[in-house]
Amino acid sequence: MKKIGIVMGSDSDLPVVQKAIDVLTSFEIPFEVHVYSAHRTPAEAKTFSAEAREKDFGAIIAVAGMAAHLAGAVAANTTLPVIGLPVSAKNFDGLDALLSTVQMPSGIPVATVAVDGGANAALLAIQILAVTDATLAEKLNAKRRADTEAVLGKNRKIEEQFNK
Ligand code: RP5
Repeated sequence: MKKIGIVMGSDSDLPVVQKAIDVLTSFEIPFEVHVYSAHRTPAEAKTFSAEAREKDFGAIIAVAGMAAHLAGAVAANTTLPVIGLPVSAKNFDGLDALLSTVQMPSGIPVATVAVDGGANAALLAIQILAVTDATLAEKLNAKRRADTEAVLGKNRKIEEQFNK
């Protein structure tokens, strides 16, 4: 199975990255995690991105806050799918990172998930791997069925509480 690469602009992004790690771990997906900054270590970010395909990665999750250029910088240097994960900082509630991540120029796409949406970033990466992996697709379906059951259980509780 191909690996998922996770790159974050700072170790301060780790709480959001942890949500993605938890999902990848629960699906037994191989992954690597790195701190590479588009601004502070641009050479390392470029090298990782340019070599990712030959190193057997299937998709890259790029995580950054504030002037969040990392996902775009990674995408500029690979044709692997890049998932942008904007992180909220103390100002602007992550809107700065969201716009910096999602507003890519034509030709270099970044598939952007919600601000701090670490779980969905991992699930989207798994869905990309599942395009050619029926077993993984079935695991995704099983999770969705479990999620549905959980929501239906919450609905039953709410209905019992309020619908007399
Ligand atoms: C971004 O700047 C990082 O991704 C992080 O979200 C933000 C702040 O970085 P630190 O100042 O905490 O290292 O590049």
